[in-house]
Amino acid sequence: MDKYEPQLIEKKWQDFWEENPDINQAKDGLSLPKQFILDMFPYPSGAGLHAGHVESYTATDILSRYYRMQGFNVLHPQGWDAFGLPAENYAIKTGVHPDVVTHKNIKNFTRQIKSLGMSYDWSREIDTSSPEYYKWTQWFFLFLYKNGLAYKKKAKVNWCESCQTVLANEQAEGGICERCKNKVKQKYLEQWFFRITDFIENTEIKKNISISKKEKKNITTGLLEGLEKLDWPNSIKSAQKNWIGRSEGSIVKFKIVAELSEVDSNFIEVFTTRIDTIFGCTYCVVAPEYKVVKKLKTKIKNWKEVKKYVQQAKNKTELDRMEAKNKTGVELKGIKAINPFNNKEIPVYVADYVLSQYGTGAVMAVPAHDERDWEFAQKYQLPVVQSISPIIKKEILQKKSKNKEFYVGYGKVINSNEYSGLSSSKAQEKMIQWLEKNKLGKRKINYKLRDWLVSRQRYWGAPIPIIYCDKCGTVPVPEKDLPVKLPKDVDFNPTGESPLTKSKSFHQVVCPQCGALARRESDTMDTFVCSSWYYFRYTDPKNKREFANKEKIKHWLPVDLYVGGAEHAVLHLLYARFFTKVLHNLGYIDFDEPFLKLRNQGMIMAEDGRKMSKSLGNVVNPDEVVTKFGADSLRMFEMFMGPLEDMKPWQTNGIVGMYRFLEKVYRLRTKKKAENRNLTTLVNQTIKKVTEDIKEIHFNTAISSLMILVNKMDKEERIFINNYEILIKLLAPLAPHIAEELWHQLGQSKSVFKESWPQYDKNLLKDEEIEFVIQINGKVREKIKIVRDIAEERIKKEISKNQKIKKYLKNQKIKKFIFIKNKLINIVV
Ligand code: ANZ
Ligand code: ZN
Repeated sequence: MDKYEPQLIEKKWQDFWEENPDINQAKDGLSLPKQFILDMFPYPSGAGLHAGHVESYTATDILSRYYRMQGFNVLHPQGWDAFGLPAENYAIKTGVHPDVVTHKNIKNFTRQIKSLGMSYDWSREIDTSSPEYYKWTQWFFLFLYKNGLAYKKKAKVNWCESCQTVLANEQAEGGICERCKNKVKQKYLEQWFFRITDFIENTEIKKNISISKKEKKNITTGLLEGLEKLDWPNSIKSAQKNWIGRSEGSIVKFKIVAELSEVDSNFIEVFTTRIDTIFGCTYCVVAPEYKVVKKLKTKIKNWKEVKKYVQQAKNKTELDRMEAKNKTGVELKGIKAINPFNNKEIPVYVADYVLSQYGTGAVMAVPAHDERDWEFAQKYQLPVVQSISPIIKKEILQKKSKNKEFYVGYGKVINSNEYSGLSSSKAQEKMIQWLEKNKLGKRKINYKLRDWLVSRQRYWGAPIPIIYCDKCGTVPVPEKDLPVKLPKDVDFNPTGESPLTKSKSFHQVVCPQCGALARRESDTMDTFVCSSWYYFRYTDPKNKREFANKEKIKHWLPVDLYVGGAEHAVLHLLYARFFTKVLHNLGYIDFDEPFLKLRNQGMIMAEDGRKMSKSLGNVVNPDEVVTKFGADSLRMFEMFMGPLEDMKPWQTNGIVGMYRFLEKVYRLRTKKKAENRNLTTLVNQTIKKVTEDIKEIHFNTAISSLMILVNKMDKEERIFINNYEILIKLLAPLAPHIAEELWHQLGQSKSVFKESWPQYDKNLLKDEEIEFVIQINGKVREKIKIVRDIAEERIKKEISKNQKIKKYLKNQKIKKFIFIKNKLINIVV
C-alpha cells in the first residue's frame, strides 16, 4: 500500500487482535505488577456512542496499552449497565421488549467500540441484565438484608397521576413529569432502603475474619474521612461532602404550653446549628408532618385551618418547598412554646419551608440571623430580635442596603443575659453545656444524606429477592434459589403498580419456610445497585458460586484508575464506595475504597460551541468520522484537543490535521534508512516526554512531542532504523492500528504490543551542540555553536582563533575571563 488508507489497515488489525486475544487479556495468578484500569461502563442507549465515550475510552485504552508494554498485568474490561428506564420507556412507546432493544443496542455499542480499536479484555464482558449477573445483585441485596443493612418502610415518592407511575427524582425535576409534563404528586408507599447512613463516619469492623494482617486498623473509614486518601478531583470530593452534608449543632427542647389548660408535657425539639442565636428566637416552626401537630389537635383552636394547610403540603415536592420564594404557614393558635433560655412564650407555626426529613423536623426561628426566617417574619409580622453583632460592621450594612436586616454571620453575642459579650463559638459551647446539664437538649451532628431508597415500581431491573408469606411475613429467597428471574410475560404499560404484580408465572411461589402459597416482592432494584459492585465481577466474571473469588479480588482490586463523566460525582461513586465499605466491614475484603484514582473527561462541545444535541443537529457521530478519517485520527484528535478534563469544542479542521500527521508518519516508512545514529538526542528526549506524559494523562503534550520528532525525521535524508522503531512503539498506544501496520511492514510477525516500552538513555538527553555566548566587558559580541560540556581551556583556544573577537580585542590586555559552563564567557579588558 502506497497511500495511507486507514479503512483497510484498521479492519485488518482489529481482526488480528481478535484472533490473538492474549494481547489484551488480563492474566490471573501472575505475580507481575498489576494495573486495573476501568471505564464507567455505559448504559447501552439507542443513540450509540458519542464523542465523550470516545474520549474517555481512548484515554483508558492508551494507558492500558502503555502499561502492558511496560510489563504490567493489565485488567481493562468493558460491560453494560443494561437495566434502566429508557429501555422501558421505549418499550411502552413502541411495544418492543426491553430485552430486545437493550441487546440490539449492546451489539451496536460493541461494534462501535471495536471499530475504535479499543483493547478491552472481552472475555470478561458483563451485562447487568443477564441472570448470571443479577443473581449476584440479588445476593448483595440479601447480604445487606441479613446484616441489618436493608429494611422496608413507608416513604414519600414522586408520583405522576397521568402516567400512573413512580418517577425518580431526576425524572421529576421542578415537580413536573418528564414524560407528560403534568405536575408530579407525592405519594406514600412501602419502599426498601439500604442503610448507607451507617457508613458516613468511621465504623468498627464487625467481622474480622479475612482482613490481612497488614490492615491493623480495625475500622472501616467512613464515606467522609475516606475521601481524604483518594486521588480524585477536588470538585468531586466536595460534591460528595456536600451531598453528605455534615452539620454540627444541637437539639433544643422547647416546652409546649396550651392556653386555657394546664402545662402540657409535650416538647418541640428543634435542630439548630446556631444555638448562639437562641435569645433572638421569636417563634418556632414545625414541618407539616411533625408528629406533635396531630397530638395537639384538641388544643389547637384553628385546627381546621391547620389541617387544610397540612393536607396541601403533602402534594408538594421537597424541592418546591425548599425553593418557594413565597413562604407560607399557619400559626397553631392556642399553643405556645417556651424558650428554655429566657422562659419567654413564643408562637408556634406550621410551615412547609421546614422539611420533615431533616434534623428533627422543627426549627427555632431567628429572623434577625437567618434569611428564611427573616422572610417569613416579614410576611407574618413577627418580631425581629438581634442577638449577634457582627465583628465587622460592613457586612450588616450591605444587607441593609437591600432592605434586609438580617446578619447570618458569626460575631459577638448580644441581648443574651449572661452570655452577652461572648463570641459565637464560646457562647455555643456554654449554651450546649447548660442544655445538657438541665436535660433540655444535647450536642448533635446532623447529615443531609438519607438512607438509599432502592426499590422501583418498574419492570426492567433486578427483582428484589423477597417473598411475603401470610404466616411467616417477610422471607428472603434462599440463596440456592437465586436468581429470581425477571419474567417475560408482563405488560409493562404503566398502571401505577409494579408491572411484575401482573405476571402470573412470577407469583407462583411457595413460602421457603412453611410451604404455604406466598407472593413475591414485585418491585425491582434501582439500577445503581447493579453498578455498585460491577468492578468486583470483572475480576472473576464467570464465577457461579460467589460474586467473585476472594483471591482474585485481592489480586486485582482496588481499581488503580477510574475514568468517567463528572455527572456521576455523587450517586454512583457514593453507592459504590458504600458497597465496598460494607464488604470491608463484614470481613470480605481488606480495602475500604474501590477507586484509588479518579479522572473525569471534559465535555466535548459541538463545533458551534454549544452542547451537542440531537435537536440542534450538531452531534458528531463517531461512525462517520471513523469511516472518513479512521479510528486512529479520531483517537489522536480527541486526545490532542486539550487536557482530558477540560471542556473543548470539536473542530473538523483539527481532525483533518491529525489525518495529515498520520499520513506523514506513514510516509516515513519509505525513507532511506541510516546505519548510523542521527537525531539521537531528540529521540531520547521524546521517549522521556512521552513516557512521563502518558503516565500523567497528559496525552495532548505527548502527541505534540511526537509531532516534533516526526517533522524532524521527515526533513532528514535518512532515518536511523532503531529510532524509527522507537517512534512506532511510542505511537502505538495512541494510534494502535497504524503502529501495528508499520511494525509488521518492518518484517515483524509479533504484535507491536508484545514489545517492551522504549527506555531512554539519561546521558543522551541533552543536545550535543549548544550555543555559547562570548561577551566582552559584559556586551554580547559573538555566539558560537560548540559541543556541550566544553572546558574553559578549550573555549579560550576557540576564541583565539575567532576573527570577530580578535577584531574587538585589538591587542588589548585581557584582565580576566569569567566562565559559566555551557552558557557564556565574559572577557574583561
Ligand atoms: C436557628 C438558626 C439561627 C439557624 C440562625 C440558622 C441560622 P444546615 O447548616 O444546613 O445543617 N433547619 C433545621 N432543621 C430544618 C428543617 N427540617 N427544615 C428546614 N430548616 C431546618 O442547617 C441547619 C439550620 O437549618 C438550623 O439552624 C435550622 O435553622 C435550619 F441564625 O436554627 B438554624
Ligand atoms: Zn410462610
